[in-house]
Amino acid sequence: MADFEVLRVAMKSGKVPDVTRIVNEFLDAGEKAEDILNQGLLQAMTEVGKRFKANEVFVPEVLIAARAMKAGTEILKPHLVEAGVEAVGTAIMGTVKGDLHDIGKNLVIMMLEGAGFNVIDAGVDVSPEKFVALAKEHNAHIVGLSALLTTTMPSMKAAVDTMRTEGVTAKIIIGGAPVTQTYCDSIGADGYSEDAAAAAELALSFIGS
Ligand code: B1M
Repeated sequence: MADFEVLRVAMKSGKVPDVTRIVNEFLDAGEKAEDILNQGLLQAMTEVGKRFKANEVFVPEVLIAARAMKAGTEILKPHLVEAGVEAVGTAIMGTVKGDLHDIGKNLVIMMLEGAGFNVIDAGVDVSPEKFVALAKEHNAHIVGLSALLTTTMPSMKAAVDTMRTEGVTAKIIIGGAPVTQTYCDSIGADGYSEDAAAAAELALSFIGS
């Protein structure tokens, strides 16, 4: 079995060439992309987050780790997403206004694509009006909202309220580290999921697949 600690160390120190090489070596050795993601990249990012919270590392270190994580997930993407599947529906996915975290959003996009959705990436810091415009323009079945900060959770409520008022018919699903089912119920979103894989299952359940 692969030594995921080697990958975690490279990612935590932001060594993009090392992360790229190790991820490719693991894939060549037959390791599952999901295991490389969960036991390598995601665990490393969780450790970085804990150290960030404890003031042991600061924004620059978090950013270089995030950049290394992005390099690793880009390599894993084709292995996590089954290509050539006819779209089961259209989803808009974005991080809400005021929030710049995009790693979780990008993972949700990968999983939705893997489940067969055509996904429009709305990006980060997305206003309620932009969600409305994209949902209408693409006749979306699903709108996914991500928030990583307690301070941007109210932007989720604003997005849900604006979409309802403007007559968006898509099912609205939400997630992100501080988000809970209770919060989802309180703002009237259609569904909450804890992780990217569960978000894709939830989206599929809404379109009856
Ligand atoms: Co930020 N940050 N950050 N940060 N950052 C957190 C979130 C924090 C918890 C760190 C901490 O204190 N421990 C903390 C938030 C505290 C709080 O509000 N409770 C925090 C803070 C405070 C900040 C700043 C305010 C710091 C500052 O400037 N003083 C600032 C805010 C900037 C802004 O957004 N306006 C900031 C900045 C940054 C960086 C730019 C340095 C960088 C982001 C880089 C990037 O995204 N490109 C960053 C990072 C990397 C983190 C941590 C370390 C890691 C986040 C991450 O990518 N995790 C994070 C600590 C942590 O979470 N451990 C932290 C990996 C990712 C895969 O997980 O996004 O949770 P996550 O996604 C998960 C699930 O949540 C779920 O699926 C994914 C897993 O499968 N999910 C969904 C996500 N969206 C979903 C949507 C769904 C369903 C599931 O349905 C639609």
